[in-house]
Amino acid sequence: MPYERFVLPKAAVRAALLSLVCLICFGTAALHAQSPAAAPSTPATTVLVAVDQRPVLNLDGDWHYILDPYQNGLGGGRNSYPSDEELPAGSNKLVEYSFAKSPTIKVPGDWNTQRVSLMNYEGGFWYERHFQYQPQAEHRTFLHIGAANYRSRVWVNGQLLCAHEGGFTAFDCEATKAVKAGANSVVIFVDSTRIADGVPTLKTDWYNYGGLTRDVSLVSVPTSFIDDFDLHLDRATRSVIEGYVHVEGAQAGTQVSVDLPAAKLHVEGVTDAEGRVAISLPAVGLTLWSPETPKLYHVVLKAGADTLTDEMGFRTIETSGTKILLNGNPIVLHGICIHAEAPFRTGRVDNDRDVATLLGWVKELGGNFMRLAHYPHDQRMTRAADRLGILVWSEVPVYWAVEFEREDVFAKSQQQLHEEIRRDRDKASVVLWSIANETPNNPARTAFLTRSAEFVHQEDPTRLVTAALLVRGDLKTKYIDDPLGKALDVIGFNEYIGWYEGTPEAADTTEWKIAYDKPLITSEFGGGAKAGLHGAADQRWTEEYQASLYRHQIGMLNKIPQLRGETPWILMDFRSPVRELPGIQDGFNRKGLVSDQGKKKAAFFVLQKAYKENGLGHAE
Ligand code: GCB
Repeated sequence: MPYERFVLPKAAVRAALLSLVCLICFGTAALHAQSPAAAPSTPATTVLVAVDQRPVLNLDGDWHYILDPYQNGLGGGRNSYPSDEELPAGSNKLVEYSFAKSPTIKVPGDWNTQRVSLMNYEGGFWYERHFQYQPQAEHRTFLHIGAANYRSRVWVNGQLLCAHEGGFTAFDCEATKAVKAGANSVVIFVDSTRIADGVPTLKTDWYNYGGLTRDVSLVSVPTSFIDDFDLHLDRATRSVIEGYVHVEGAQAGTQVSVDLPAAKLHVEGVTDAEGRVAISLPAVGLTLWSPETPKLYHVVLKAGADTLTDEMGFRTIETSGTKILLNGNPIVLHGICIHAEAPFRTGRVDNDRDVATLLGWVKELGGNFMRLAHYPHDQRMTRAADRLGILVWSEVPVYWAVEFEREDVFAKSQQQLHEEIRRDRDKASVVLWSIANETPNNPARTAFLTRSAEFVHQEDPTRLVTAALLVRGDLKTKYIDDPLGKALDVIGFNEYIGWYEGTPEAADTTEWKIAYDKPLITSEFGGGAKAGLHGAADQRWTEEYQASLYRHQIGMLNKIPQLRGETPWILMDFRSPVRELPGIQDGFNRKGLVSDQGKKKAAFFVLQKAYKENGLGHAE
């Protein structure tokens, strides 16, 4: 959909005011200070890598909740929900809330699909639960939150631990000083209100599911522990594992080792003053990770008293001219876009069954690639992609017209990129970091996203940077020449010939002019169909129309010599408040190849045939 329909008014005055504040640092008090839901001195969040591989105290399950549209509980005094509830028996103080008497809701899970009355709720929402805990000596404790949409604040035993903004990335708040032996309480305030200066901004073509949408757990680690590492195969020889291990709180000279027992590989080193040790481990003869051989190695990292294990694949990804090379070999990426929308029940994907269903369809389609639109998905998706051999395009929700003029919005996008990369840099499946989708071509946007691309290259020089660009021109000639292309390694482009413009047949004669000698991926094309609605191929919303559109698209795209892959829009129908056509859409974007109830449409089989016969896109 063209972004023009959704361009927001510019907030130049506010931007000027806010740019006075330092907001470049991730997760800092300065960043959180901008949020009305955050106190100015809120402690910072961090991201611990591979938390899903550590033993944790899982806090999923039933949490008490209080709906708080007026944000009353943030008010202080008797209405300060996190601190005030537990009064001594016999106290006569007036308190107007009680978590214990409030209903419960499941975590992980968006609140919208758990109660009919909450379906359209956007706003403040309090979660509370108790847990038993036994802090270990010489250990630190972190509360890990897989995702909280969109802004959140976290208290343990009434003590504010951290605040976070961004609905799709994981974060950790240190709870060492707040936890105690025995009974503890955790309170989390989540505010799903959409904000103009958010990432994303006010309008999106997806449902704003609110809440603690991913796992919550408590992680205990030694006082100094591995909080970050990067291990990857070197591009030049593909026979050395390079990277680093970072040990938080380490004295210089802390002993670190990395082992791959199955490959009999071992390396040791000591940390520098920053707690970092560079790794270079000769690794001849590894089975390289690829869609055909998604080999994962058990990796054991040790640093002082801490041991962290992971399951990792090793491969290289790079471009050469217009080619994409996986392990040095040209590859064509047969993919599909996916929202984190749960099959059969809607709501957010938050369990292994949802992931298995979605990725089962990708495999059935003959896919070796997927675009996780338009934000980082649950870690289960990228773990499963690693195991199944599905390459991944991972994206942050810099979607349509975010407020590109604002430095604080840039800082938010950068924070999300940082959190996304930190969580998923151990996944061989992830090959592309996407910095944006369908953004307006103007100088502020180009400057913002060029900086994003530079930032991603710095944070992760081992992967490729992309974005889904808009194209210009008419049905006769289309141009891919957005100036942002200069900053990208791989050019993604979205086009909707046959749906938002022209007929499916118009694609037969469209010519493509491409300004870049870089690999191209069609990051979106498609059209809507209501599953089970049949008719003529020129009748919109029928399965026949959608199938015909796919056939013409495949014919057109195949004529682009540098087309290295595609991710049509989209695997499954998904809820969207901007899709209201009664009897057809009923609140769903119907461009899925599969309905929200799991029914495959005719176009699924058109694409499947192209993929299984390797008939779409060119490896070289
Ligand atoms: C787009 C957007 C995607 C929409 C899709 C549509 O270009 O990137 O988020 O859902 O079009 O269906 O219009």
